[in-house]
Formats: sequence, C-alpha cells, structure tokens
Amino acid sequence: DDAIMERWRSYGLGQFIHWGLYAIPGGEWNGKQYNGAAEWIRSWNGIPKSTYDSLIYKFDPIKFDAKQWAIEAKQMGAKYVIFTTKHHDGFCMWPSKYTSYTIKNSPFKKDVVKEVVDAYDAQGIDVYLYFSIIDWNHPGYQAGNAKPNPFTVESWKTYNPFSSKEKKDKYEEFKKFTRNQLVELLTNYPKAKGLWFDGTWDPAWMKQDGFTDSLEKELRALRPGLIIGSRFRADENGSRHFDSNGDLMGDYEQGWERKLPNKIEDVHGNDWDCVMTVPENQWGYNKAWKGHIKTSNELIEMTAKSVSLGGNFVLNFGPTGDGSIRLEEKKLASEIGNWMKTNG
Ligand code: FUL
Repeated sequence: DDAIMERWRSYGLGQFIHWGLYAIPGGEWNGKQYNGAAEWIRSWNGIPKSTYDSLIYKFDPIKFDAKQWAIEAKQMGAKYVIFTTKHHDGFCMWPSKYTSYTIKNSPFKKDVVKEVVDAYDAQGIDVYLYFSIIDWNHPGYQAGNAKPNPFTVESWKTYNPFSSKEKKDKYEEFKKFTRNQLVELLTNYPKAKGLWFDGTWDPAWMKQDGFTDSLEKELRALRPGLIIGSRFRADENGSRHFDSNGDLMGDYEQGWERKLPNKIEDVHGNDWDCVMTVPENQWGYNKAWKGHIKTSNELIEMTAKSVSLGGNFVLNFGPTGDGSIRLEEKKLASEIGNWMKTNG
C-alpha cells in the first residue's frame, strides 16, 4: 500500500530498543567480562540453559518508565521505534499464552510490550515489533538447528535439515508456535504498525516449504496495511532478502545492519532501513561497552546520509536490567535531538 509506505519513508530517524533478560548480566557472567554481543551471552559463553533461564526470577526493572523513554525518543526526533518483543533467548516481553517463559512469570509481571506500545503511540511515534525466529528456549527450534557439513553452495542445494521424522515433527510444532505468537502479537497490539524480523538464517527456516509465504499472507490478511521487513521469508537460494528473481521479499530491505550503503545504486530502488549500534557490536546492555563509541556527530552524519539515500536510520538503545537508559545514550539522544530540531 503506497500511502502506508509513504508514511514509513517519511520517518528518517528511528529508535531501536534491545531489552530482555540479557540486560541483567550486561555482558558479564560470574565476574568475567564477555567480549561478544551482550544479548548473545548465553550462546557464546556456553551458559547452561537452566542457569540462564533462571534470570527470569531476577527480572524486576523497577525504574522502567515507558512514558519517559517515549518522551526522550520524541525529543531525539525519532518517528518510529522497534522494540524487542522476543530475542534469540526466547524470553517474551509480553504475557504470551504459548509459553511460560514470559514476563508474566517474572517478579515484574507487567506487560512491557503493552506499556511500550501505548507510551510511544501517545507521543505520536509509530511502533514496530522486533521478533526473533531463533528461539533457544523452544525444544522444537533445536530440532532444525544444524548446518550441512561441509557447508557449500552444492551441499546446501540438496541439504535436508531434518535427520529424522521425529525432528521434522518437532520443528512443525515450532512453526505452529511461531505462527501463534505472531498472530497473538498482532491481535494484542493493534496499534503496532509492523514487524521487524530477525534470526531467520537457520537451515530449517531457510529451507522453505511455502510455510512463510502462507504465514505472511495470513498476517497481512489479519492486519491490512501491516509493514513487514525483508528478513521474514527466506528464499531457497539462501538469500534472506531477495527471491530467485532478484525481487525483494517484504516491504523494505532490512539488510543494512551496522553499515550504510555508499551510493544510491547500492539500494536498487528499494526502501531500506539501517540499524546501528553505538559501540561496535552491542545491542543489549553491556556494562563494559568497549571499542569505538560513536559520537553524536557521527550518528547525525549517518542519519543525514541515510535520508539522502532514501532510507531510515535506526539508532539502538540497550536499557539496563533495572529499566533505565544509560547516561551516555541519553546524552547522545539529546545532542541528536538538538540537531534534529533545526535540521530534521
Ligand atoms: C542480529 C542479532 O543477532 C543481534 O543480536 C541484533 O538483534 C541485531 C539487530 O540482529 O542479527
């Protein structure tokens, strides 16, 4: 729908928020600093599932104030926000009825997604829901989580991610679960304008049997005008964004992660967004935040460049385990906001 995409195109600047259980350790486990992305700590640090999952009993962000977040986002000049409803660890920031691994069973209990949607909407900021297909908590997901060995163009073509019928059946359950959660999100939060997908690079998800095609149709029928990024479906040829004809799948290209296109030709006439971290590769809260920390001038330049190349620039924030936004991020937001007021 053109009018709807026109609105999307007018955003320019957006805010990304990565917030979940991983904000509690903040990149540190048992006193050890961990170098990878903080939201991946369970996977790369080899933390046993049960140990990691028990973070749920510690999730009590008493400083969380969605209204204040939204006010500050508005001051920064953000026209839309993308919020992590569920990251790879599988923890749901809304009370999903399809799993017990949700905010409802944490000491906090409140529906964070609802608070975020309502607060941002009240400020006139459009809300998009980030949703990870990868779900380390769901047993069915694990069933399809293997790569061909050796992993080559040829081996991929004939690869069957399921070594047994049992695994295939389990993965079918996972697909149903994923479908149910997406329908649930769109039903619970009708104000949300779209979905931003992640974690679709798994063999079982990539090896399509038409499932995501029909699911996409179902979601669009449920919510006419819904905006869906290119990372949802995956083409047989292994591309996450373009089908075998070279056409973009979804409404805009989600391919520009932590990098900007250089010139207009790079975007092939497609709509696109660029999602950017402040330090090198940290989306979730990381106490240490090492490496080059981008300045507001750099971020403003990236915003201007994105807009001049016809895209949206989305700056990431990683609130802490108690629900506050770190001072460094607040400072950047207000500096960007000052520039946006006169130039946005
Ligand atoms: C990536 C994820 O693996 C990161 O953790 C982050 O969410 C980023 C936006 O997408 O693919």
